[in-house]
Amino acid sequence: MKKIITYGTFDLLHYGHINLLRRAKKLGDYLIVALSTDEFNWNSKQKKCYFNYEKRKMLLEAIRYVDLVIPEENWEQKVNDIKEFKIDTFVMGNDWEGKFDFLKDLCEVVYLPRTKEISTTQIKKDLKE
Ligand code: C2G
Repeated sequence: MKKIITYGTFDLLHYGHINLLRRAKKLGDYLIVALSTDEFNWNSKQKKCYFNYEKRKMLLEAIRYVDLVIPEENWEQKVNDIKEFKIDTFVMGNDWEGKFDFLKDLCEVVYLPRTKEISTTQIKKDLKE
């Protein structure tokens, strides 16, 4: 069973996220999403989420491509996650291109093209106007 992992905040879930998750799942058989906790978002990513962790987790768990959601609590946990869950492929959108190449010693690293013209930031901006 080929196991895939990806990381993110996934706030205000939108079709760009779904495009990423669908393509990530297609690379294997089992997709784990490490979901940024509210604390990690606020302290390390300066992101204030509209939906809290429990709600973002519930939304992700409803997606057919997602097999397991685990918490992402810090930047350093990726190496342990890959070992603990015996991950074959690490996937991120290409806005992270190159940033996680150090994981190549442990597993395949794949950066997928982002879906253009949609982002949580853009949604918030548009709704403000
Ligand atoms: N994404 C995408 N297309 C978009 C928006 C997002 O492909 N239009 C992808 C991102 O590239 C990322 C995933 O969807 O792979 C989740 O996006 P975010 O929730 O913005 O994740 P981010 O804040 O980049 O967190 O340790 C890694 C971080 O947790 C990644």
